[in-house]
Amino acid sequence: MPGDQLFINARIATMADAAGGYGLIEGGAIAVRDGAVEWVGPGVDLPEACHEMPRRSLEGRLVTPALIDCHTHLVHGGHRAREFEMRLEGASYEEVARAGGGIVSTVGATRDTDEEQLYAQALRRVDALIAEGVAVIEVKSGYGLDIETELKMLRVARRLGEARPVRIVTTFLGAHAVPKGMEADAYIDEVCLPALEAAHAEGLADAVDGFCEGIAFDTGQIARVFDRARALGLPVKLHAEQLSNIGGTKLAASYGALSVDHVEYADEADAAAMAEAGSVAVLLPGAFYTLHETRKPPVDAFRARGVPMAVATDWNPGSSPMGSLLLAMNMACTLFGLTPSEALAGTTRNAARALGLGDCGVIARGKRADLAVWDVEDPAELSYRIGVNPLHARIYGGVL
Ligand code: DI6
Ligand code: FE
Repeated sequence: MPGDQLFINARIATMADAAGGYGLIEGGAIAVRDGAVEWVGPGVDLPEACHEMPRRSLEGRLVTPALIDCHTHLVHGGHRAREFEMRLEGASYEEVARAGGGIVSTVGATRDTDEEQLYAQALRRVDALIAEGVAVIEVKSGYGLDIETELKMLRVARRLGEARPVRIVTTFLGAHAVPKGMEADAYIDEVCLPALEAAHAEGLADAVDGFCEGIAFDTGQIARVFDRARALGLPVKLHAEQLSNIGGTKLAASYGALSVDHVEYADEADAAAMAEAGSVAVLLPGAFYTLHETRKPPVDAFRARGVPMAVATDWNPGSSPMGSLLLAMNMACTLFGLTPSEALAGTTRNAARALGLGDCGVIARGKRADLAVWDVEDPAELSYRIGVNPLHARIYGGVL
C-alpha cells in the first residue's frame, strides 16, 4: 500500500504500558502497514521484514498517539458572549439558566441556523482540534430539543467526519435541557425518546448521554432514556455530579456506562461504583474554570480505585467555550492535580476507552496508525505550556 512507511529516529510515548506512565521508547521506530502499526520498538531491534520499507526520519521528535477529544458539543449555533458578561457581573450559571439563558438560548440559535451554516461553523472547530493532533472527536446533539433539530445536529456531526481525516463519534444528548414551555417528563416521553428512536433508525447515534442535574433531569428521567438506549443496543454515558450530587453517577454505573463526565461532586461511593462498572471518569476542567467552580473531582479516589481518567474540552458555547485539548490537559494538571502523564493518558488511552474504541489511543501492534509528532523533548511539555501548540505533524491512518 502506498502509505506503508517506517518512521525512525523518534522518541515514542506509546501510552501502552499497562503499569501507566508514558511507555517511553528512545531511538524508536514505528512501522506502518495498511494504516495500522505493524511494529513499534527501539530502532536497533527493527525486524528484518521492515528493513525495506520506505523510511522517514522524525529527527528525534516526540511521537504520541494522536489525541482524542472524548466530550464535545462542537456542533451548535450562535455564541453566549453576553452571558459571559452577565456572569462577570455576578450572575451564577444556575441564575443565567433560570433567566432563560444557558443551554436553552443556544437551543434557539441552533434551531435557527440552517444545516449548511451549522456545518461550516463546526468544521472550523474540527480544524482547530486537528491542528492540535486530534484524530478522534466525540460530538453530541442536545441543542435541538426537538426531533428535527436533534437529527440535524447529528447529521452535521457525521458530515464532519466525511469532510476531514478525523473520526467523529456521535452521541445523542436529547436529555440535555428541558425546552421552554414543556414539563421534563412530557419532554422525555414525547420528544426525547422518539428523537432517540429516529436517530438510531438513521444510524446517527453511536451512544446516548444525558444531563443529570437539578437544572436538567433527575435520575428517574435519565433511567427512562437509558432503558431505551439499552433496548436499542446503544452504550450510555452521563453528565453527572457537575453542580451537585443527585445520584447520577451511581445510576450511570448501574447501566455500565462507558463514562461519567464532570463528576466534581462525586464521592467515594460514586468512585467505587464507577470502578465496579469499569466506567471512565471524564474530567472537564474547561467548565470548572469557566464557571469558577471550587469543588474538584475526587482524583485521589479515582486513582485509589483504578478508575481511568480522561480529559476533554467539553467544547460548548456556554460552560466551556474552549477549543484546545492541550489547554484542557494543562488545566487538568493545574486545576485538578493530574500528573502530565495522567493528562496525556486522559487524551489518548483513556479517552479511547471512554468512547468504547479498542483500536486507538495507544501506539501498539495492530492499532490504527493515528500519531502525533511534536516539537518537544519531554512528554510533560504537552501539559506544561499554556496556549502553545507544538504539533509538528499529525499522521492519520498511517498518512502524514
Ligand atoms: N454540562 C455542560 O457543561 C454543558 N452541558 C452540560 O450538560 C453545558 C452546555 C451549555 O452551557 O450550553
Ligand atoms: Fe458537556
